[in-house]
Amino acid sequence: MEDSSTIYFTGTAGAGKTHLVTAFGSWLKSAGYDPIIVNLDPGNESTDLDPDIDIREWVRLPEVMEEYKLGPNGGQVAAADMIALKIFEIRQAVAELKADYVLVDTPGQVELFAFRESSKAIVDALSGDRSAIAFLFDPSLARSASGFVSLLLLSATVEFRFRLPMLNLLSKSDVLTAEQLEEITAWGDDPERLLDAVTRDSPTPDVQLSTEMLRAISTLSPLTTLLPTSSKDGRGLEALYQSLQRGFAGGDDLEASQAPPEGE
Ligand SMILES: Nc1nc2c(ncn2[C@@H]2O[C@H](COP(=O)(O)OP(=O)(O)O)[C@@H](O)[C@H]2O)c(=O)[nH]1
Ligand SMILES: [Mg+2]
Repeated sequence: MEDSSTIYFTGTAGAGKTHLVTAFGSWLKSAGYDPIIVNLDPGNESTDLDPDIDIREWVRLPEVMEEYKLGPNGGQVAAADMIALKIFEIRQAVAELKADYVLVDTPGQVELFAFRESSKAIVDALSGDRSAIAFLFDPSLARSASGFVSLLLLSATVEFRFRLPMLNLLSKSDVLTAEQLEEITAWGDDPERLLDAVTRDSPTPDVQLSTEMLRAISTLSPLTTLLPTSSKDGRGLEALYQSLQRGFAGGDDLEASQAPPEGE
């Protein structure tokens, strides 16, 4: 496991984690690597995912809900803590497969990954020398300036909790027009432009609050270029690989390289 690179994919529910893990796994295979997929979502219902290691072998959300008479939310929380109890088995299974890339699909709701102590135990147990978190910005939120800032805060929170190199991805970027894509990626590069957009969009602009918030975010985690990806048309997968390679080789913070605009 020490020789492998471990990447945790996280983001809000429906951001495209499961599909991106699958697409990036296929891309790595086609580039001659030997990746494995680890599913850590006990409630994963995606029929497209074919993980090499699956937490559902040990913990299944419907069974946890049934056994402890819990609804979906309570069940997810209980299951998240049960996963930590299986971490030795998961670690063993990952080590036995001797993969060069370990792609980890995390629970649907980001708070289950970001805010449970059990997730920190899991990440500590699974991470080798080369580990990173890919945080997905869902375009349905990221296309508004206030949604974009909220995602920046969430990404910074995840970074603050785990202290691992972060890579911010704009997932499902195939659903955006070229103009939207240009605007959203510019917000990631240029705090002034983001501040303008936040102020413009707000019915009661509070420039001071927005300015202070953006300053806090950039102190905690400098604004980084968002890397547009799509598991539908495959854009950004090679750039994702290159960003990881560069980050792991240099030991620097991961810095997304700007994907070329479509058609170039
Ligand atoms: N257009 C488009 N849709 C996507 C993409 N990735 C995922 N989706 C859709 O978004 C929904 C949620 O995807 P999923 O991977 O399950 O999200 P998760 O909850 O973050 O794991 C599904 O309906 C997918 O078909 C993408 O790259 N492009
Ligand atoms: Mg999922």
